[in-house]
Parts: sequence; C-alpha cells; structure tokens
Amino acid sequence: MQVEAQLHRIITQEGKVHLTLIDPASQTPERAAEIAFAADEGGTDAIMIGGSTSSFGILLDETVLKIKEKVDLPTILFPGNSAGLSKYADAVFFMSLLNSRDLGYVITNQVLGAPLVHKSQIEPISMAYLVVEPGGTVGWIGDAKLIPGKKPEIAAAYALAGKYLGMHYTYLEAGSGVDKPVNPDMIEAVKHVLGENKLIVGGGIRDAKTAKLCASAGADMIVTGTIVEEVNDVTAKVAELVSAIKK
Ligand code: 1GP
Repeated sequence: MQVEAQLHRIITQEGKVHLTLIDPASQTPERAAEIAFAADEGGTDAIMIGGSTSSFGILLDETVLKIKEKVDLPTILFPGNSAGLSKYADAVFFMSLLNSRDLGYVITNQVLGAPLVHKSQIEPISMAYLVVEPGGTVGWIGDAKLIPGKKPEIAAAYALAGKYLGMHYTYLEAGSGVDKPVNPDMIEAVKHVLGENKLIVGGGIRDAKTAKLCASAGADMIVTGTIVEEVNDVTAKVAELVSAIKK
C-alpha cells in the first residue's frame, strides 16, 4: 500500500483528509479496533496510531494488529520515540520535532528507529513536527521551545526550513486534548509558504466548526484523537468532522 500517494489522491479528489488518532495507551487493543471500525464508517481516511507515553511494545503491536483485522484503512504510526514503531503498520510519520531543545527528539530517536523501518518495509513519510502553544504532554515530553500562538511568522520559518530540508509534510501540533487548537492565522501563514507541500493540523479539535476553520485556513489534513476516544457515537462524530472539511 502506498500510503502517501493514497492520501494525496484523496486530497486531489475530496479536498481534505481526516485522520483518526488512536493512542494504544488509552484503551484495550479490542476497543481501539472498535473505534477504528466506527471511524471508518464515519468516513475517516486513515488511522494514526501512537502517543507520547506508554504506547510501545506488545500493546502497540496488538493494537495495530487488531485494528488491521477490523479495517482496511491505512495504518500510520505516530511514534513518541523510537520505541513507537511496529512492523505491522503500513506507514510511519517519520518526523523530527524541529523546535525541540532535546537532540533526541530532533534526530537521535530517528537514527535508532531507521534500521527497523528499513527492515520491516514500513513506508516512511517525512515530516517536520512543530509543537505550538499550549503544547500539552508532547510539548513537555519533547522539551519543545513552544511556538507562541501569536507568532505565525516563527511557525512559517520552521515550516520553510523543514521544506528546504526535504520533508514532505509539516504538522502543526497544539497538543493532544488541549483547550486551544492552532490559531487559523498561523495555519494560513504556514500553508502560504508550504505551497504544494502538505500541512497537517491537530490538537484540541473537537467539533465541526473548529475543523472547518482549520481546513479553510489551509490545513490539508485534520487530526482528531481525544474526542473520538471520548464520545459514545464515534461514527456520528467522525461523520460530523468529515463533512465539515470535505468538498
Ligand atoms: C495529538 O494532534 C493530535 O497529537 C490530536 O489531538 O487528541 O486533541 O484530538 P487531540
């Protein structure tokens, strides 16, 4: 499965992509598979699997396998560090937290994980990962020098640097479960410099209105995790988000 090509096809045909993020640490693998199944019914385009803490090893492998038993959607790893890899997934966001003060999150974890990606033939999708205020758990764990919400030009400069370094995707991350998602002005400024390069936005998006604001400002892909794990009717929530962002 060529995941990056598939995501680009969806963007060409439907305007935007919706990604459902499942953190293996938040529920059993069986429940994760049920959420993925319901999100698929609601029209999500791919399942991201990962988290900043405890989403490693057997729990990660079992979560990926259970999800793959239930849905045919692409599974994309979203690793918190080099332990967040599973050979059972289709692809990995091979990301560098460019605004981290800790070299481990900029390059060392990537060096540790690269041989496994090579051996297992998981498709790497290169990504500049930028954590902006408020930053949430990932901002703390990743020792991010948080990009101020009111400084879109700083985010744009980082995004340009990532693009010039050859990264295909840029991810503007406000932090999982935060109250304040990424500001539309920042999304607009970043997409303006990225041009055809793809922009992912996530963190704190819970409803159709916010998802639409982010998509209209220039996000090519919208990620929702927390809300999908919390609601009773996952299919209805995902359908609400999907219909807000697609053509
Ligand atoms: C977190 O951006 C993602 O890495 C998703 O955030 O859990 O707030 O949807 P939420």
